[in-house]
Amino acid sequence: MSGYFISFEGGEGCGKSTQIQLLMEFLQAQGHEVLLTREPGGTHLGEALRNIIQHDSAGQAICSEAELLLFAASRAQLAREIIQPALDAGKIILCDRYLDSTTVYQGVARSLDPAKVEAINRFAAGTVRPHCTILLDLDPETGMQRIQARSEGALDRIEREPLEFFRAVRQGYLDLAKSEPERIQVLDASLDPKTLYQKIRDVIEPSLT
Ligand code: Z5A
Repeated sequence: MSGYFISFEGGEGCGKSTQIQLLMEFLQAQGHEVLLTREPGGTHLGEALRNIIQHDSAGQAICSEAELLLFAASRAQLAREIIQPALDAGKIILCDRYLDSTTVYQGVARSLDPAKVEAINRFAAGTVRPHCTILLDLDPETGMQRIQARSEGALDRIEREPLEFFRAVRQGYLDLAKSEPERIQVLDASLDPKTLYQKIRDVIEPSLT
């Protein structure tokens, strides 16, 4: 039996980590084998890259092209070392961000050539693609307020981008969801966590029975 791959996407502070944790506990209680992972990260290489991407060492800027390739390198390793074997073992994979983050953050908000971003995405992920994607849609002002409250104002390199950047991210995600309505399910992330969790279950459970 092959597994089932669910990715979670959305702007800053939309509640992915909170919902993934709730869903993992539910699925495990149902007897499923669940693998929880994230991007960038999830492997030794990916976690090292995450540190480079998020915390610009000595204040050095990372150009958009290099940033794109760092995310792609993290994904290439994660797809082959972790996700494909878990799929082969019949597990449910819950991944905090995946391909769509690159399409939207680098291809839309950073204004890199979408065709090149798509080609690099294809090269990095190969055939390892999510069966279902939950997009948690939230206005960027609310998302940033949540992040600032959580981190007491300490923001990482990408979180320090202006609100315009995150508005472009949100619109990019909504446009992407329109182009792939069967895979990408858009949910209102301003709902309280319990209500949102129930809506995520409503989307996912039919595919797992
Ligand atoms: N990035 C990219 O550019 N290209 C790529 O290809 C990839 C990523 C893969 C990864 O950051 C960064 O890399 C990210 C995109 C970029 N950009 N930034 N900045 P990350 O992994 O560190 O962060 P994140 O993915 O943006 O997640 P997050 O900021 O940690 O937020 P979250 O996981 O979506 O939310 P949360 O931790 O569950 O909740 C945030 C806070 O809100 C917390 O205090 C909760 O208690 C609260 N919360 C959660 N849900 C609710 C609801 N429903 N109501 C009210 N409050 C809530």
